[in-house]
This record gives sequence, structure tokens and C-alpha cells, in this order.
Amino acid sequence: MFEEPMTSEGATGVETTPPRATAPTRTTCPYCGVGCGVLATPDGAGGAEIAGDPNHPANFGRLCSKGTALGETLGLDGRLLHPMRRQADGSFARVSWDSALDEIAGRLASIVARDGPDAVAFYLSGQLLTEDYYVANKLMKGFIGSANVDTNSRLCMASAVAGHKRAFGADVVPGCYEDLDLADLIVLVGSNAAWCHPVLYRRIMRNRETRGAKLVVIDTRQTASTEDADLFLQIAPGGDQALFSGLLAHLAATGAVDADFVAQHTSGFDFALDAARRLAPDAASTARLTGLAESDVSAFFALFAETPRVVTAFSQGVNQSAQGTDKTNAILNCHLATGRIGRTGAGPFSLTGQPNAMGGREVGGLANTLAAHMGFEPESIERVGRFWRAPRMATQEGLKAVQMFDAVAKGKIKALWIAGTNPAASLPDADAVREALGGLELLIVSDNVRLTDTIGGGAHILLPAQAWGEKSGTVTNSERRISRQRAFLAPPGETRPDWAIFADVGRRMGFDGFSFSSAAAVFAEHAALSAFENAGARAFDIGGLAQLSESAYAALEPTQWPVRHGEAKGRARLFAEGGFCTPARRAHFAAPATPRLAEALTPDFPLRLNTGRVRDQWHTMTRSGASVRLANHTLEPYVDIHPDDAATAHVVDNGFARVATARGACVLRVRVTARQARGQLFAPIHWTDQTAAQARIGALVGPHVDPVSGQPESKATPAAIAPHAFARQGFLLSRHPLTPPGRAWWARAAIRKGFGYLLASDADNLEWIEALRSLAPHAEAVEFCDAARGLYRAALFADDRIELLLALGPTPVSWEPWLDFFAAEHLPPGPRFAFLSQGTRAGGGDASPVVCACHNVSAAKIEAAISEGCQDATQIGAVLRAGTNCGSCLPEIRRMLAQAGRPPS
Ligand SMILES: Nc1nc2c(c(=O)[nH]1)N[C@H]1C(S)=C(S)[C@@H](COP(=O)(O)OP(=O)(O)OC[C@H]3O[C@@H](n4cnc5c(=O)[nH]c(N)nc54)[C@H](O)[C@@H]3O)O[C@H]1N2
Ligand SMILES: Nc1nc2c(c(=O)[nH]1)N[C@H]1C(S)=C(S)[C@@H](COP(=O)(O)OP(=O)(O)OC[C@H]3O[C@@H](n4cnc5c(=O)[nH]c(N)nc54)[C@H](O)[C@@H]3O)O[C@H]1N2
Ligand code: SF4
Ligand SMILES: [Mo]
Repeated sequence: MFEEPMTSEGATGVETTPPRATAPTRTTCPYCGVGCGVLATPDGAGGAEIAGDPNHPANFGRLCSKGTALGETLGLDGRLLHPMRRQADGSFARVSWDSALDEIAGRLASIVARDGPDAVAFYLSGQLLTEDYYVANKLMKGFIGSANVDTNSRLCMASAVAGHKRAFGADVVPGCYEDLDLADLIVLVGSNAAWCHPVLYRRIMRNRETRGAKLVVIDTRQTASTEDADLFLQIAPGGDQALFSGLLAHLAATGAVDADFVAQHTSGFDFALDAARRLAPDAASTARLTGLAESDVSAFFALFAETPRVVTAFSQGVNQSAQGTDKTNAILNCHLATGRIGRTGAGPFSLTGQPNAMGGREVGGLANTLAAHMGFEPESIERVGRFWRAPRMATQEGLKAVQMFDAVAKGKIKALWIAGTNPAASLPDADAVREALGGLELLIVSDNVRLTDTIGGGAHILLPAQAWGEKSGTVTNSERRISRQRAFLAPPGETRPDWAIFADVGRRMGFDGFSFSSAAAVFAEHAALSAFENAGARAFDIGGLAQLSESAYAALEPTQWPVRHGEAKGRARLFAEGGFCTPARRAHFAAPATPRLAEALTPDFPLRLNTGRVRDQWHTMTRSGASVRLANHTLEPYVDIHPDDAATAHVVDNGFARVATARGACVLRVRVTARQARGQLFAPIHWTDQTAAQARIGALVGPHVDPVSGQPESKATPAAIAPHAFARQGFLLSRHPLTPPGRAWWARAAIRKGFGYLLASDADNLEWIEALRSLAPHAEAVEFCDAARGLYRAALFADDRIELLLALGPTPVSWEPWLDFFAAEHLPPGPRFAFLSQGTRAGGGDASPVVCACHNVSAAKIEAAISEGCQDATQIGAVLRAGTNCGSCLPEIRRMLAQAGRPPS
């Protein structure tokens, strides 16, 4: 669909692909569930040129800003490169793989022997590859004997999974991306696709531009995705179920129901319609329940009813709610009722978050599924047990994420292995989660980076996993398309693939069935299990890929499932002719319950806190945070608030506010904007204790879950906001990551050659310079102070480059003009304070930089002393005391002397 040259960066950050020289590796983007094909050409120095793969059917060459910047995230700074073990004093020491894995195998086995298999658990991630997930799941569910395997997909896709299973009998997305090109109406529900699935959003925009498709966006706030909408429905939090119930009633009332499809392929229609009618019989009642204008509701109903080719694409505004499963089913019901499913340009479309949330669902990474889309029915347990030759099959569902961490807190789970996720930041009630981690007997963390909030929460053993570009395997995107991630870099240090780490522990625990020789071998077994005694009963069947040779796996083209034994090609769409995965092959209409949010507002917490994403960061920033380009989009954590609420709470635009809930509090920059609805706050999820002070938004979210899916309500926690003042604001630029001193509020961003810290603080100049010196004790310090205007600047030099640069003032100070000085490896000769005072004399102040901070001696005084005859630093010290205490300003004084023509002493 993308024959025309691609646009330059716009609101969605979709960029043009630059041409390349040498033969690249075809791989898949590690960020969102769009699953774009990427061409990576290593530069031989650990980096790579990145371009979109014109032949990948997800993106046809396009990449968004995050994908385009992948080359900037490949550096080894902060990487975990060796297994490490926590010592008695809390520090970590390097250990060998053998000793780390022997210890893990031994301790897991003894905990299982002592407390039973349910005393151990794995918490995995939609950022693992299918092969990683398969081996971990097999180890826990077949050999350790517990189903305590859950994943961050519980926080992400669980409600969509549960809704799909209730309606279709299996977790199946019926449509494909091409439907977004060919629909006449696209409804985005609880999705900011312009920022979170940018390449799909471009496809939607192109359809709108070239075919005149209409776009309806249903969100609680205005976003980049609502800007282009033909109709924007700013719905009340949690109102979606009522809206789609009202729509079902409307479809029935106006003859839009496909009676044949309903009769032949579904069950439960009348019951669900009754429930929908009781909830929202017409547009007027729907408007009341959703906070929308009746005219807008009617317009949406009419548009949906009259447009056969409609795709309803939904994401976290639907999934992450206390009734996420009911919301999902309310949407699916409207598509089932009209038979608009699995047809060209028509269907419900769950937008997957992570690159391999789908693959994780396929292998059984969720605690309530067993493997290969089978559940815990006795015949499935028996079948999978036979296939795996498993000695100790789990016989019942395990604990879902929030319950799992509750069991950790209660001491029921003694050993936890976390791989590819950062629950101390991303789970609700994250402070409690972090505390619970500290109480574990054994906490193993497999990650790419050396320090995260989870690792800091009390890990005992750290296992270095291969990262994107190094690892190799498969991922499945939102349209069921399996694509290869291929390695194009040598694995650094002692990093290993996650699947190999889990398999090694399985072998060391004495289990058969973990002697995989390659990712291809793991994939082949997974594919064979999907087809094992399947005979069409399970939609997830990739038996057609079970016989792939190593070289065929290496060359595997993006393929949609199902792809059954003997089939070369997968299927783009499912269910247009029925054939659902329930015993009677009929889809089921689930009746929605009355809309309800988990927690009511109170006088203490009168606002709803919504949380979500910004365009150019990925989750806890461990990768996207390394890119300077990406950092520039949003430098610091913030809270959006409506002007009326801001006035009531006395918070001001660009000031700071403390946002609190019953669980925790954050201090965030305030953005007053009418794009936010009254009564609601929005804050991004990306900042952790590694990248900011007091901005871990997960700590504020209540741990309330959807009763069916177990997915937490992350978008509607009751909250309060109050102004928070700091005497001064500014920034600190540093060559190395650090924790800013001075009891400061801070947020870190990548800059060229270092790290930029936005600051706000009450500490005075003296406290600051002392703290800076303690960070770089051997550096030469230069200060500049304009007391009248409250400006303070300080720089610490090592040789002739800047190590640390601080600027503070009564209002925010931009670091922009300083970045070139900072990045320079060799500053030009001449007095070093000169650039510190840049731009500060405009107001006519008599400011002169402080050269000697200890005795508060300014450059002007030193210049005067020189012109009055001082010949060397000793004489200046005698006259002004400058340079007589710590001495760090002596080089600066000597430079001033030299510049005045005094010979070096
Ligand atoms: N840039 C970027 N892209 C990403 C990610 C990232 O970290 N950064 N992460 C990826 C992942 S894992 C995921 S899961 C996806 C998430 O992708 P999205 O779901 O699109 O992103 P969110 O910002 O979490 O939430 C979507 C919208 O739901 C709205 N919303 C909140 N409550 C309600 C409600 O009750 N009803 C409705 N209708 N809307 C509501 C929010 O205001 C928000 O605009 O993004 C993926 N893509
Ligand atoms: N309040 C609130 N909370 C939310 C959400 C929200 O909208 N609001 N969204 C939820 C959603 S949808 C999601 S998906 C989660 C995401 O939350 P997390 O999964 O906790 O966030 P990430 O930063 O993606 O964490 C991935 C970790 O795995 C590491 N990693 C990356 N690749 C690999 C690999 O191949 N192997 C190993 N071993 N490690 C690897 C990274 O360095 C990083 O530390 O957050 C959830 N939490
Ligand atoms: S749209 Fe998603 S998969 Fe595609 S380049 Fe952007 S982040 Fe990567
Ligand atoms: Mo997600």
C-alpha cells in the first residue's frame, strides 16, 4: 500500500527510510506489536545503520521514530555483561555461568522439595522471543510442576485474551493489517495509535486520504490520534461498555444485524442483546452513561450501522480496566452481530502492545493457559504431558501477575525468576511490589541492563541476556504474523539467549527435554506441539512450520498463523464463515455487566489518574532512553491537567505538583491543557528511579483487577494534586550517570557525550558546589553567580573538557546553548568562566563569574589584581585568598595570568 515516498517526521514520528550501501540483516523491530521489518547493517563498531524493510508486510519500509533510532540504542553503556551474584554487603560480584546456574538449579530444587512447586514462580515478558517463552513455560509447567508462570502481558493484553476466548473459544485476532487499508470506517477505542502503533496509524491515515475512510476515536482525553479524527468521542473513564452496548441495541433496532450469521454461527445473542438494552437502550441513555453528547453518540451509531467495512481497533483504554473483558466483549458483540468479522476491511482488532505479546500467548506464557492455546482441561494436561514426556505436569492454573506478587509479599512464593520485565516499576502498587521483592529467599533477574528498579529491589542473581540485534528467534505481531528477529551483532561479554539460560537450568535440575541445540530446534518443537492431536480443534496451529530445517528457519519469511501441516502459506483472516473454536463451533455473545470503575472518588482523592505512553519512549526507557533524538521529544515526567482543575488546585503551567493516591506519590512537571478532560489527570509511565526522582507512576496505581482477566485498572486511580514549589530550577550535565545531589528533583535525558539532568531544588549555592566537588573531587571548579538575578552556574573541568556543568535560576534554564561546549573534547583556550556567563549580562547586571568558590572571589577581582601587578597565583592568593583553600581554581587563575601576558610560574 505504500508506493509513494514516505513522509518526513510528523506527529506520529513516521520517517523516511534512508538508502543503504551494504547487504543488511532482515530482522524485526523490538518495540511495539506492529512488528515492523527492519534492515540492519552493522557498522563494524558495535552499531548499525537501521532502515525499514520494504518487503515486510507490516510496514513496507516505514519505521516510526523509535524504530528509526534503534541504531542509537545499541551501545554497551549500562549493559549487564556477566552473571553476577549479590554479596553479603549488598554489592554484586561477577560469578561464572556455571556457578550461577548450578546455584539456581540447586536452590530451586531444594525450595520445591521443601515447600512444593508453587513456592517458585517465573515472571516473563512480551519482549522475550517465542523460543525463550517456550522453554521457560515448559520448564515450569511440565517439569517443576507449577503453573506459576505469568507475564507482563497480564498488564497489557489479558483482557483482550479473555474476551477473545469468551467470544471465539480461542485467543484469535480475526483480521489483518490490510483491513486497516481497506476499511471504510476505523474506530480506535482506548488507543493512541498515532504514538503507540505509529506505522499502523500511518496506514489508517493513508486510507483516509486516498479512499476517504472515516476515523472515529474514543478516548478520555485528546491525543495525537484524536487530531485527525472525523469524530472524537471524549468518553468518561470506563464508559466503553455502555457505548458498545448502546451500539448493539441500536444495530438491533435499525435492522443492521446479520441475522443469518447470528443464527448459523453464534450463540447467546438474545441474552446479550437484552443485557445491552437494559444497560443502554438508546442514544440518550448511552450519552448519560458515557458523558458524551447525544448527537455524537447518534452520529457514531449511524456511521457504524451503515458502514459494512468497519474495523474496531482497541488497546489499553479497553484492556486496562476493571471490566476490560466486558469492554472487549461489548466490542466483539457488535462485530459478531453484524457478521463483520474476518471479512476484507472488517473486524474487531486488538492492537498488541509488545513485540511478542502474541508469541507469549501462543506458547502459554499466561498462568491460566497451559501451552499452545491449550488450557488446564484434563485431556490437554494429559496430551501436553505426553508430548513433553513431562514428569510433573501442573494441573491447575497458576497465579496471575498481581496475585503472584501478592503471594510473594505474603511469603508463599519463595523464589522468583524475572526475565525481560521490570515489575518494580510497571506493576500497580509498585512500591509494595518492590518491597515484596526484598523479602524473597531467591530473586533471579535476567535482563540486558545492570540496574533497574527491580534489580535494585533485592535481586540475588543477575543473568545477562542477549539483547535485540544479538539474539535470534521469532516474534508474532498483532496480525498473527510470525517474523524472525535475526542477530546482526556479536553477543557482548558473556550474554546468552534467554531460551538457552532456561534450558541450561532445566538440564542442571536433571530434566530431559532441554537439550535444544538452537533456537530453530526450540521453534520446531513448539510448532509440532501446536499441531499435536489438533485436527482443527485449535486455531493456533503452525504445524506447517514444524519441519523447518535450520536453513529454512534462518530464511523464514513473515508468516501468518494458522499454517497447518502441508500448507505453505498462513491465513490472513478467520471466522468469516464461522468455524469458531468452541465445541459447537459457534461464537458466543457475552453479556456485559454494568460499567463500574474499581475505586470511587473521595474528597481526598477527587480526580482520576490516567497513565500511558509518550511517542518516543518505550516503557522503562532501558533502551529508548539511550537515544538523544528520542529524549528530545519529552525531556521530563509530567502531569496533564485541565485549566479548571489547575485553578482549583492552585497548580500552574510549567510549575511542579505533587500527585498522590492512596498508594503513593510523585512530583511532576505540570502541563495545563484543555486537551485533558475536567476531573482527570494524565501522567506517562516511563520514568523510574533510574531516570528520575519521585516519578515512578506505577507506585500510584491501585492494584484492582478485572475479575475475568486479572488485568489491572491502570487508567483510573483516584488521585489528588497539589502545588509543589522549588526555590530554583535548572540542569546538570554530566559525562557519567549519577544521582544528582542537593536533595534535588531531577529527571535524566540522553545528551551528546553524556547525561542531562533537569533539576529543581531548594539547596543553596554552597551546598551545590560542595556536592559537585564530591562527585568529581579532582576536577577544576569554576563558578558564576549573579545574586541579584538568582543565577548560579558552575562547571567542573578535567583536562580541557567539561565533566559537570550546573545551571540554576528562579525559572527553568534551557541546556540547549551549552550542549556544544559540553560535548567538545577540547575546549578552546582562554578563561573558562567566559562561557559560563554567556547570555546572562543582557539585563545589565554587574555579574562576574566566581573563580574561587571557597573564598567567593570573582573573575573581575582577579583581573583587577593582575592589572594592579600580581605576577603569579601565589601573589593573587596572598592578596585575595583565591586558590588558597581547595586549589581547584588554580588552573583557572593561571590561565588568566597567562592571558594577561604573565609568564607561567
Ligand atoms: N511510544 C510507545 N509506543 C508503545 C509503547 C511505549 O511504551 N511507547 N508500548 C507498547 C505497549 S506494550 C502497549 S500495551 C501499547 C499501548 O498503546 P495504547 O493503548 O494506545 O497506549 P496508552 O497510552 O497506554 O493508552 C491508550 C489510550 O487509552 C486512553 N484511555 C484511558 N482510559 C480510557 C477509557 O476508559 N476508555 C477509552 N476509550 N480510552 C481510555 C488513554 O487516554 C490513552 O490515550 O503501546 C505500545 N507502543
Ligand atoms: N500505570 C501503568 N502501568 C503499566 C502500563 C500502563 O499503561 N500504566 N502498561 C503496562 C503494559 S501494557 C506493559 S507491556 C508493561 C511494560 O512494563 P515492563 O515490561 O516492566 O517494562 P520494560 O521497560 O519494557 O521492561 C523490560 C525489561 O526487560 C529488559 N529486556 C529487554 N529485552 C530483553 C530480553 O530479550 N531478555 C531479557 N532477559 N531482558 C530484556 C529491559 O532491559 C527491561 O529492563 O507496563 C505495564 N504497566
Ligand atoms: S511502529 Fe512499532 S514496530 Fe514499527 S518501527 Fe515503530 S515501534 Fe517499531
Ligand atoms: Mo503493553
